Amino acid sequence: MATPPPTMRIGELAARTGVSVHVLRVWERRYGLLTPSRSAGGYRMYGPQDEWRVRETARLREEGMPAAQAAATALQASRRLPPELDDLVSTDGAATDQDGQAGSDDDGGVSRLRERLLQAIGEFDGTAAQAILDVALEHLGVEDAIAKIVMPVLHETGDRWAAGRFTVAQEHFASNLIRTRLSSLSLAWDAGTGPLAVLACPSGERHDLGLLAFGVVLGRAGWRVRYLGADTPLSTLGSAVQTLEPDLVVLSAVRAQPLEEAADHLAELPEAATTALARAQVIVAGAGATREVADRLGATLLEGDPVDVARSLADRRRQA
Ligand code: B12
Repeated sequence: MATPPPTMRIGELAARTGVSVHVLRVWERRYGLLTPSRSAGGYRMYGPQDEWRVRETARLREEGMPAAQAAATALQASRRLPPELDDLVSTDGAATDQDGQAGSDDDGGVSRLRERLLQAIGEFDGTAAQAILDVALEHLGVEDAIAKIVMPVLHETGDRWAAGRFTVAQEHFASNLIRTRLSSLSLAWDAGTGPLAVLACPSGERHDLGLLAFGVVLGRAGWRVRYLGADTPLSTLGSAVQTLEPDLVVLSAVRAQPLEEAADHLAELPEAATTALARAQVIVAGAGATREVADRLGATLLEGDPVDVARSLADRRRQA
């Protein structure tokens, strides 16, 4: 398939990356970081690969790397980008299918992004995987990238592992890669003045990626997130809730047993912790959450994927 021509003028590239036109020109001239083609009108036109190299160079500069070295590192890394990266994105901000039509559903560009991400995971190629996540986040937005790319890829990784097509190493590689990326989206989630949420998985539960994704979306909707994460004993959750007095407490688990065990220990909590929990809205979620365990914990069961649930909670709160 032919690669579509680069379509950005330098001003647009500067606006998208936050790197000034002046600096972009210097990086192009001095380090050969950009490889524009000429439009019919003679303008230099830049593409997604140029954008990726600029973002990567800027990121390395922020980490303190000198400009020449950062540009050389980004250039070298970009040689390992998937060659069809340009084909996966359109100029109008959506992932595209093979005919260049915006792919808003599961067909076309979105499913090819998932496929390319799974391939990169299978090859232990972190650079390619992060580049694909860059494209997904940039063109679908954080919420849709999580719902349409990240979560389905985690599922498929599990299915491939269960079918013997992925090794445990590939599954671990995938979950660590995705964890790192979701964590990078969580850096500002406890800032602001919105309602406060405490997020945890019960003791014995290590699957926290759904919870992390939920927190990212809630944080972007203006909530303040305090993340306790995987394997949090009920007693320590209780004392955190006492200290923080949150509006919302979310307990999530993939398996039923950790939630059942948390419910078994509920009566052992000190009275002050029980009172603080009773003041908050408590939610149980994840594949292990049932109505029965929700009732035992005095909680509400929320079914659905992390993105939808976070969005609808935030909407409801806004309306209230
Ligand atoms: C990554 C992963 C791991 C990682 C977890 C890393 C991490 N930090 O999360 C590691 C390597 C630690 C791991 C370990 C294990 N895992 Co594992 N793991 C997975 C995998 C591949 C992805 C899990 C994931 O994040 N999925 C994404 C989430 C969001 O999808 P989901 O769980 O289906 O959730 C849906 C809803 O419930 C909801 N949701 C989920 N979380 C939340 C949270 C909130 C707040 C909300 C609102 C909604 C919500 O959204 C989803 C719908 O879109 C799955 C495969 C799979 N199919 O999911 C197996 C899987 C969950 N693991 C499994 C198993 C068996 C294990 C181990 C027991 C393996 C072992 N023998 O050691 C251990 C248990 C560890 C423990 N004590 O908890 C089984 C669970 C089967 C079961 N139900 O009992 C699965 C399904 C694999 C399989 N096909 O058999 N695992």
